[in-house]
Amino acid sequence: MNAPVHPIHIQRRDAAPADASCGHAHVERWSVEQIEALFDLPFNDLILRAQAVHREHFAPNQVELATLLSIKTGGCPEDCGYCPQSVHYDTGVDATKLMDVEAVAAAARTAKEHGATRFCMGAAWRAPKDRDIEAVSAIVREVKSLGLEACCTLGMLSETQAASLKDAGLDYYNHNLDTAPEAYGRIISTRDYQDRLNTLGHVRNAGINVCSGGIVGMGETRKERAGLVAQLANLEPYPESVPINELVRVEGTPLADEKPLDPLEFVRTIAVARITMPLARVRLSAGRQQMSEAVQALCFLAGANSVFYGEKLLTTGNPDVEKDRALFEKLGVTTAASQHIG
Ligand code: SAM
Ligand code: DTB
Ligand code: SF4
Repeated sequence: MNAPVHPIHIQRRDAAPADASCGHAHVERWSVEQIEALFDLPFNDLILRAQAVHREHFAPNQVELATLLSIKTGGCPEDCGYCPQSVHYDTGVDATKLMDVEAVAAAARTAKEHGATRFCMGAAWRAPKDRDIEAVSAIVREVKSLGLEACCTLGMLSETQAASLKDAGLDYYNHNLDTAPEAYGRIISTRDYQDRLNTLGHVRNAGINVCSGGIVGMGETRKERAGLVAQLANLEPYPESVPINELVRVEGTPLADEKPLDPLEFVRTIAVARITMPLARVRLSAGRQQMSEAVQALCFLAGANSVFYGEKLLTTGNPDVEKDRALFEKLGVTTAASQHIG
């Protein structure tokens, strides 16, 4: 291993105890500079290292399939500069009410039939009201009864709301840090970084698995990408699930004309997430529809082992199920649900 990217040692849950007598696990923490040094490695060295970490902890050819459903679309009061669901931007997305339990269950059943093992439900709220949490809890119970893992992303949560969702059986809560702290103010003005960290704390304390990642391709620098990964990797413990989204540039949003990120820089971001969060599911999330198969294959090589599966993300498109199956078949990728997709 290269000297500049050696982590400093602190406590984390996934390392063997260095000193059994004190009962503490001495583990790694990553500085932004160390993560930048990873980003700066020659591409082949970076990918080889990420692949080695990946093989230590996961079946090398297995990818998790998670299907997304927008259970409450549009009309959101926040001003996230990337988001088609904000009321601040004219994107043609109509606001809807929360879907009813039966409609969500029907979509979850279809997702399961297609091979998904996780069902993720998104709502365009700044923060749900307590009565929304009651309604979503009923939905979560139904999804769980189908034998699927349930994930929700509903905005900011209070401690008691997180506890209610845990009671309903929620497995994961998605709340993204989105970008580095220093870049955050350029993208969102209606809530701050600490609000996001607080919600992640409430989710963690409730005993729900944390799903948190970000978006790249929003005009950030490499140092800022490293800053995002550092924030995630230094959470104690780091998230169980880390979605890396490539910005989907939506007409009407402030980021509609952002210059696309170099695809190899996206692959590097996946690799760096894998190396710094060895036990996390790293999800190759939004942006796959715009991505070539070759770049997706490189993302899997770099340690991505989860994707969103199904024709739609929340409001934008995702590759067709048939197209994904053909890609997995070509790559010899298997999923948790079926041994070999074909
Ligand atoms: N309203 C909730 C919130 O923001 O926490 C949940 C839904 S929100 C749409 C979930 C995540 O989707 C955002 O945090 C962001 O990371 C991602 N997202 C939204 N629009 C996107 C876009 N155009 N491209 C890539 N990712 C996007
Ligand atoms: C995440 O990190 N990406 C997903 C999910 N979590 C909720 C959302 C992607 C949204 C892409 C834009 C859209 O379809 O509206
Ligand atoms: Fe609202 Fe979430 Fe979109 Fe931000 S990302 S505008 S909070 S739906």
